[in-house]
Amino acid sequence: PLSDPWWSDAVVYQIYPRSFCDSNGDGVGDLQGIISKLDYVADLGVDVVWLSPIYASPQDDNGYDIADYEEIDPLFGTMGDFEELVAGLHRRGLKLVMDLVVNHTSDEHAWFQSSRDPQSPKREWYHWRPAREGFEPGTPGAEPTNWGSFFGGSAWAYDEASGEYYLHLFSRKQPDLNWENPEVREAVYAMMNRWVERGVDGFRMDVINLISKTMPLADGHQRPGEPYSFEVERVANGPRMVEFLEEMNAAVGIDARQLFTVGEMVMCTAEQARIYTSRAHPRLGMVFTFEHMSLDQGPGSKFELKPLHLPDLKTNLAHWQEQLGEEGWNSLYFENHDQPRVVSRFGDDSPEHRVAAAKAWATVLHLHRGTPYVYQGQEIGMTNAGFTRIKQYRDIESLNYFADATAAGVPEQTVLAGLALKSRDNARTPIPWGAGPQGGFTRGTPWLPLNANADTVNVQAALAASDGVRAHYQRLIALRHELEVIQKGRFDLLLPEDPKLWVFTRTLTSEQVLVVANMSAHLASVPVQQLPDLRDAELLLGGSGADIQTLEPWEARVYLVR
Ligand code: ISL
Repeated sequence: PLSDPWWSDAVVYQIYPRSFCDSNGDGVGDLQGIISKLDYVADLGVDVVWLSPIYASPQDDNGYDIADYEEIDPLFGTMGDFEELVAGLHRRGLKLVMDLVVNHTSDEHAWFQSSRDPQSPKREWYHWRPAREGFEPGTPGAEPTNWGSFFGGSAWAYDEASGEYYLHLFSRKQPDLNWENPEVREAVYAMMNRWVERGVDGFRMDVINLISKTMPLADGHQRPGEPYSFEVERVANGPRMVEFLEEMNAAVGIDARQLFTVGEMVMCTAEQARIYTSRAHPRLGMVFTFEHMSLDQGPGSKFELKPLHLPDLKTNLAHWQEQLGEEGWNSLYFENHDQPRVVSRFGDDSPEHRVAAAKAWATVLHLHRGTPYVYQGQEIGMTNAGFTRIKQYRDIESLNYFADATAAGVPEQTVLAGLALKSRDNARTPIPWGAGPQGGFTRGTPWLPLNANADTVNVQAALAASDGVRAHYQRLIALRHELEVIQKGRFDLLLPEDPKLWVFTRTLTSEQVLVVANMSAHLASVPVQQLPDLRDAELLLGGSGADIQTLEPWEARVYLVR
């Protein structure tokens, strides 16, 4: 068998720089702010820090629209600050993973600026197409294909200067690079190599399974009543996906240098993920799936929700555990900068249950097999933003959705209710470091309002609570480092259909860990006869250790059964 990669016992902490800590009072978090909090991060016990984009950018999509891959955006600091950050992390034994956004650039990137000229050698670096046959360019219906953009409207923008359209699966300021062109791929690999030389230990690859599209770009199926097509097979997981990943792996020396990689993969199944993460081939370390994040989605847009049916989530994660068990590797996450806070979304953010619910969700996630991710603020049980007015939002996806939906006649209150549950800004509110003005995040005006509960849910309070959410994360992370069975043990789901209890075992030779969690705000009775014999078991985490027949609301226990 192949040897285990270094990240098989690692835990990752994601920093969203603009919301982490502001050192210069401009209201936006920055690199010096991060540097000032490195002891806090290291003290949590994590092994890796993943930084969301800090490159030069017009910030149309908060840095996921990059204008220069080689520069740090002045909003965040300088290359000198970056070097200081790398040194500070490495001195503490932490690795640094950078966001790699190469499905698209900003429209302000020099490559795209040059590409707008039809005679330019860079014309083929992006997807330029003439208007649909028989249509006047720039008129409704003239777009080259019927594809929709993830951020609303058509995925094609008309460029009057050349009379052609360019493809943008995200905002019109994020034109898609043409990965069919070998010059594009070489430029990206060279850029990645330069970041490795600057000291980074790996990459989180933004929407990486969109880089190979099915050529030629052509109309997809349109659901009745929908203005655009979102046919997965046309835009994602194209025929050259594996080839591109292997080429990148070789060109950047990803396996040779043991670089950490995680590919964000929209619309990717466990079966596909196994191919991408198979240890038998030099591709990716792991992927971020979206399947478990879509289980509370209704039939319409991502903002039209239905309640989560717990068995759906348990069995989905179990399926990924099984599919990627021996051959691939899983990432484990409930939160990031695009998703609402888990304690509000699936848990209970009332003052009565918030702490227990946040701990229960942490326990179940961290006891699965894979690499767990902690998103900044998750470790103190931060809740959703609680915004009630459109003026409070900044996220381009949220603002576009509000404009499109209200224009289509959806009542404003309905749209706002959807945003309150699902907007990406829910997880982007600034970190409250204490109870003072602006939570100590900034001495200026924060770019996004802080949560209304920042005076109670803040880092200072979390550090003081020996039985709080943060202390719980510390224990979970330490347990993973200590126990091989948590890193490598086989996963088995018990009671899959139980609507309240989440029960599973992890097994490595004679060692077994049992997790029993009540994922509800009510008492739950546990069918003890259906669990492993707990007579000689040691309680590792949670509960009083007494009677396990009845669990308190959101009580989660971890036993070591020998
Ligand atoms: O789910 C989504 C589509 O409705 C979005 O939240 C998100 O755009 C998608 O998950 C892909 O995310 C990544 O690429 C985007 C960027 O806006 C996100 O922040 C990033 O994580 C485009 O670069």
